[in-house]
Amino acid sequence: RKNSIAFFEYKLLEKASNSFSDSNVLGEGGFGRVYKARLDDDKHVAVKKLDCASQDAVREFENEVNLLSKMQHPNIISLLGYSINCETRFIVYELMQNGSLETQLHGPSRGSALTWHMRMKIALDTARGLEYLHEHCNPSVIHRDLKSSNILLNANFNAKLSDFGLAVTDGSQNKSNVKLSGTLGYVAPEYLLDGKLTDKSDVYAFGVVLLELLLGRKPVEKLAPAQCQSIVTWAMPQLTDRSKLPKIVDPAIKDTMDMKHLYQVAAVAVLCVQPEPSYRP
Ligand code: ACK
Repeated sequence: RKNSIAFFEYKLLEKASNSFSDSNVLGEGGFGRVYKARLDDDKHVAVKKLDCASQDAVREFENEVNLLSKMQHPNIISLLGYSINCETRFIVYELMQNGSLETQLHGPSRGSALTWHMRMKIALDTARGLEYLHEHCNPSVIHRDLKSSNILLNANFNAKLSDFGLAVTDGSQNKSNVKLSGTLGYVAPEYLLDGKLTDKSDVYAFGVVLLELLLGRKPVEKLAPAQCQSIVTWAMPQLTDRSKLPKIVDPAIKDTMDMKHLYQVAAVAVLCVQPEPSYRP
């Protein structure tokens, strides 16, 4: 499959470059915009365009292309090609006409389009995609940033996992040394607090997605600035000494609400260090 992936020449994408206008924006990713583009054969595709390539963006680009080019599964987004021209990099994917699960659940239509049956199917598709990463890829892959905005829906509302910029392969590196990455609300507590990364971290995030599908709410509602400030004031002194981190979450605390609260407090404090949706302290 790797050999069959077309290397999209810049010229080819240049022809489609009139597609890179505001009216064709599908959405905004961490490192660039995603556009709907039409290629020569009239095929519609999605193109992620990375303009100013920061080191992190280039690393995520290479990681995503490298991993996705080896994968083929109905519940994993198809990589159609990529292109590098000076500072501009493109990744070409199959077009997912119904956007992300996040937009479907929390966008203007507020989830009304998703029936119970569709939600069950999306949950099953997501589980199948994860099972493929964990059980059938060799070496196995941990996604590390599973969330509703990275679950995309095609015209038939089949769900596929996307955004493999932060994914890691088992054994490729010392996983505990990999920079802490993920998204507030989806990160497993043991990973956030102890840096313990396993495929179960994805399973935790999948649990959060299931709750989203069930309740129709985002995992973490936005906190008012005053609330955020008081939480951080409370949490910061406890977080400065990293050796105390595991003790903040006491294994004796079985109550999930308490666990969730403590974990969110820690996450908010970490986010303050670098206020990005995906944080890398
Ligand atoms: O929720 P959305 O409309 O769907 O906003 C996000 C945004 O780009 C950032 O990821 C959309 N997006 C990403 N990849 C694709 C794709 N292959 N097909 C359609 N939309 C996509 C996504």
